[in-house]
Amino acid sequence: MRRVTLTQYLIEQQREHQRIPVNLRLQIEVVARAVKAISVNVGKGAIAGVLGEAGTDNVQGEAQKQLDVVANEILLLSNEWGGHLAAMASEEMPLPYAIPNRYPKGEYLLLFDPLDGSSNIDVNISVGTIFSVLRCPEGAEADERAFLQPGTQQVAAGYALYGPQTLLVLTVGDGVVGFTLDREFGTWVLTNPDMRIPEDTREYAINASNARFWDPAIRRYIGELVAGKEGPRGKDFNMRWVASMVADVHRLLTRGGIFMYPRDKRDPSKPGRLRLMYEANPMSMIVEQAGGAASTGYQRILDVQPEQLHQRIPVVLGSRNEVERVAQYYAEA
Ligand code: AFP
Repeated sequence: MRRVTLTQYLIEQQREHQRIPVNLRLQIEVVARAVKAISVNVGKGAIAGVLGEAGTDNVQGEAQKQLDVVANEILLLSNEWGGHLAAMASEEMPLPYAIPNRYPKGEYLLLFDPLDGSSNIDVNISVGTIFSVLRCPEGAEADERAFLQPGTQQVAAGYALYGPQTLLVLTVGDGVVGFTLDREFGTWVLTNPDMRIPEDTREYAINASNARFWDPAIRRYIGELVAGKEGPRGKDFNMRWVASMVADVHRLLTRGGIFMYPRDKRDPSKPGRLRLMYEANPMSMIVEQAGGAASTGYQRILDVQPEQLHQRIPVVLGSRNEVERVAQYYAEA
């Protein structure tokens, strides 16, 4: 099989399609190297003594797993010296991480959820890393305000999935590509040159234990899926819920589906569980670039103007026709 590596793909995007400047290519390659190191730690688990709680909480007030902290450190230390970044932001840090003065600064802002699906780490279920790249506004201080750009401003987005294979899925605005880590050579090999989401699906992903807290539009939509052939949809549906967004989104990128973490009434102060800047936005860019749709139920996620770095957002994304149906039910409600 003629092997196209990540570097070759990025150089061709840069040279033939003028899609990405050289500094963005170099930045993506740094992240691709960092997630290989995270994959090694995730793969070693108990052997490396990195399972279990870290004994600390993150900015969300959630107990951190040791691997959350390890993955965050790997991303910071891999990215701070390259000279491509003005600053970084992470789910695991309250404030943006300023590039130390001993290193040059660059034009990009890197945001990441270093280890998404932490509750699955200790039970050996797939977890992932999600990242997003923005440009730092010209002449702006690389503080929290510089990050507060709508998802349409992303210049690249991607995720690593630490499962039976370690995968890297990426978009630079010209479709979605997937790479598989060849552990023998330590190289990313292009295995999915054009990932497309089927517009229709029979598979949905939602945490059904929250049903009593859902909005009426979601209750109506899910109720119809559960009614299957006997209901208004006239066909049966299947449900999957990994509770690692990266795994659920990768499945729908591969075979279609709709993923939902809607707003619910458990905690009215939280408009949803997932974070806008480093979970919803990068995944929405990837899903749209693959022909899918991503909505809060009321608006396109990528159009949302962020107000806080760690703000949460309702998420409905995946097969376009299903996402549009949910949005229609919100409009009718
Ligand atoms: P953790 O990283 O805390 O496990 O959260 C994972 C996540 O942010 C996202 O990856 C999942 O889709 C979602 O939360 C799972 O939430 P529930 O545990 O409420 O189902």
